[in-house]
Amino acid sequence: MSSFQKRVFSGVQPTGTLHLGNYLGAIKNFVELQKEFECIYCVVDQHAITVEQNPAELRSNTLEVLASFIAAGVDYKKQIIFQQSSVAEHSQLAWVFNCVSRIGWLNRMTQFKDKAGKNKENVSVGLMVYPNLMAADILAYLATHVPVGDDQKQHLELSRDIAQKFNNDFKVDFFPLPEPLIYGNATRVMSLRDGTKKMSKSDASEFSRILLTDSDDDISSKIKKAKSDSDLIPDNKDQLQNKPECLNLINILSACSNESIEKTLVSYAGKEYSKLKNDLADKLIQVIGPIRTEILNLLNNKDELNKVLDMGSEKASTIAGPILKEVYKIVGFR
Ligand code: AQP
Repeated sequence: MSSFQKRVFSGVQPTGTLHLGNYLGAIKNFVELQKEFECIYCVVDQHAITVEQNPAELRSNTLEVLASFIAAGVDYKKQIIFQQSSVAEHSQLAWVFNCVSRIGWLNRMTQFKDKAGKNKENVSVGLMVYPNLMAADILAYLATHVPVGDDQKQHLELSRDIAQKFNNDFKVDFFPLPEPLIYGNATRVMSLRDGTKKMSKSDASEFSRILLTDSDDDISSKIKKAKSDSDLIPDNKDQLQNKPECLNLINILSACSNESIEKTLVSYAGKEYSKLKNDLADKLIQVIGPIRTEILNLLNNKDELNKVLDMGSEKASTIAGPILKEVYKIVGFR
């Protein structure tokens, strides 16, 4: 697939204030990738409405996600940041992909199974075809690389299957097979209350997640209350496998300090959790504090943020428009 120009695409749902998992799993990498790639980052509001949203909150969350991108260091002047619903090509291409993708493929998606639970017959059709829209988001720009957290790996594989099937069905080499970029020490940040569950915006417990807008005191008290045990911290990675909460705290500290897990472990082996938790809270305050201040600052000027989105949408349409036209020609639309 070397003939495709390298281009990064990724999206974040405006379903609430972003948390440490979104930051370490995705946004931190968005910022680094700007050095090497042309990047397109999207606030995926059409994905958000696959489950019920309050319209006023959705609107304000959209600006908050944008502010979080910029506060974390995405350069909106050099890269493209925009809102999914304002670029019609996403849903237009998604329709084509609805006709390429197979129901059997979607039925295997674990996120759909988790989110639908026992209510499979009563969830929105959108929740089921979500991965087809995600493939359209990426491929509307012929993006080659997609930075995501580990939970999105299966959806990315489906995007590759859709691209491959489209190319085969129409005997073209039109779409690249996008590569997931899942890297860093915290590709799956776990809940602070349950080390076997992913940290998530929709978890009922506020103490399960650190928000990018949390105050220093909030951060300290959430880390202090994070689930742990009465043992001392083990000295090797193997023992950590049976202690998911401890592993999570070590992973977060390693990711925030840009150190390997082994190196972090050496500093804490045989010590009590209180030492690890104190240091982790200090580190998180150091990392999140400036981002929080900048988010709150940016949110004071919503007109400016709306302008950034408008500018981004215009730039995004310039790329996606001609690509969709080609797709329409390939499938036989006039
Ligand atoms: N816990 C996590 N650890 C690492 N990465 C994560 N991501 C999400 N949670 C973690 C990554 O963040 C990016 C944006 O996620 P999203 O907003 O599109 O949706 P999500 O994955 O469904 O995130 P949430 O927080 O769990 O939202 P809700 O509760 O609304 O479903 C993605 O790259 C994701 O991998």
